[in-house]
Amino acid sequence: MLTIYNDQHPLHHGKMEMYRGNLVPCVEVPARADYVLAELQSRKLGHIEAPQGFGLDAITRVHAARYVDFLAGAWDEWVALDPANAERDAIPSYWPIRSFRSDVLPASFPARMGLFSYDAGSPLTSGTWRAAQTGAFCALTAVQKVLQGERSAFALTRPPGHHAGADFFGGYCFLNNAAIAAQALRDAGVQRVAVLDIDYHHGNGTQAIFYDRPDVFFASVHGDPHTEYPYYLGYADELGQGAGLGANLNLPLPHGSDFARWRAALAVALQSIAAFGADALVVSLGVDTFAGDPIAGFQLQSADFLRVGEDLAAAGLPTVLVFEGGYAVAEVGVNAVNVLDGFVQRAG
Ligand code: OKP
Ligand code: ZN
Repeated sequence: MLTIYNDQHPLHHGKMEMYRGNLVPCVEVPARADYVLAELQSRKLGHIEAPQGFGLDAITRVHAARYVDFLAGAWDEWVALDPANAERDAIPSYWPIRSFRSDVLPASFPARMGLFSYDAGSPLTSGTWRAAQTGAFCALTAVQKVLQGERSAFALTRPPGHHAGADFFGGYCFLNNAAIAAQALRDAGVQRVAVLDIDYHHGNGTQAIFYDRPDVFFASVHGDPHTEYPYYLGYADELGQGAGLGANLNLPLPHGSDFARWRAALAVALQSIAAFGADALVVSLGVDTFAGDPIAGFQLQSADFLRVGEDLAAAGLPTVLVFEGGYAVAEVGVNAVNVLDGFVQRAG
């Protein structure tokens, strides 16, 4: 498997996230990607390449221009508020929920930060934009490689992306790498693209971006949002809207679900993708479905991830895999690379 690695990822390094009234150490840490890279290298699983450069246009195909402008300038604005902020991450504290306006862009930076976010668990740091932008370029490079005939390519990047919407960050995500990849495939002439999200958490950002679109199918297997983050999206009755009706499939499973139950849901998602008639597949590859994950609740074992890769390859589609969650840091490399290994073995 060809891997496109974001060597700028450590520039995004949040210190603390707000959790139930306390600032606690961030769980989305640079070591996560380091472990995946080390595992790829020790198992010699294909080549590792750097991303190509791109303009911002491939990003603004998915994200609102005013949001991209905000992200690109956010750190400088944060430090301009108070020079002492250079030592503190930026975390929002106000949000314009129902009855507030979102058309007016406040001059206040903290107010704008709230407009463009939905939780207090996703600190913005000095290198967040650089890391996220380079991550999007990894996803775009992986797309280029697959368009050039690679059977599959893996974008190894962090921060993750699937919670980021067209104009908001949250859930540790700033740019939606999987959505950017799917849109780039469409823009290159691929008629029907499927995004399959197998992270523990529902990919609310990806779903929202494509919700009214018939050309991009979104399918997700995830923890039931009645009890699991992101709580406000990811229910089974969300089927898409307008021209996109029927092009969205959510398969929520209860906290505690084991691999047999999870794999049966994956089979349903893959059958739906085949019925949709997808020409290419983008996988939001979170491995926080692992039994040892500190913030999730499924029971997959490390060896199960080999079977996951095999099941993905059996779809027989050109496939771009994008790294998302997985917070059992010492095991995240083995788990993610097991998926890639299983994929390659099955794909041949
Ligand atoms: C990102 B991804 C944990 C609270 C939950 C948000 C979880 C975001 C997960 N202390 N914080 O892996 O889908
Ligand atoms: Zn997750």
